[in-house]
Amino acid sequence: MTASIYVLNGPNLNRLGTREPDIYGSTTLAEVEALCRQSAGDVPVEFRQSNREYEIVDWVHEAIDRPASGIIINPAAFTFTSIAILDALKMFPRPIIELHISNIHRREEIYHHSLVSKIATAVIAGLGPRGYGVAVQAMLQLTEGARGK
Ligand code: CA2
Repeated sequence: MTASIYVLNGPNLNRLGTREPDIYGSTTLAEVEALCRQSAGDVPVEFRQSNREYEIVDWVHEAIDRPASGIIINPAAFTFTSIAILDALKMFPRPIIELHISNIHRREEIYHHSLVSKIATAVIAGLGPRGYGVAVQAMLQLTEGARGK
């Protein structure tokens, strides 16, 4: 069976498309999920969102145990605060793409220091919701060998 790509989303992203469209666009999280599945083609996608840090940690453990072929993660505010998510991601031995809808480096200082970037294979930021499709395409390329192509 083909290994899944995990797409994990952190706090408040369930409200995507409802507020601050100038920063985050007007696409909903359900539409982002559809975009990810379309970009992945036949490769299965586990698309999740939580406002709870422990749940994201548990999903990273699940991705390690299954095993998933790669993790795309938008940790949202946990990007800057969560050593628990960082420690869990450090245990994942395959590609990790950190994703942000906005360009965090153009924003206020509090959004500049990602804990996750230090261990991510790649970082995508500032492409809007379309960044998810780009991240899935990049993940397919990064994991091509592992899927036997
Ligand atoms: O740009 C991103 O994807 C962020 O990860 C979003 C986080 C922010 O803390 C990061 O610095 C960058 C915030 C997510 C807030 O989600 C919203 C959803 C709908 C409307 C407004 C905010």
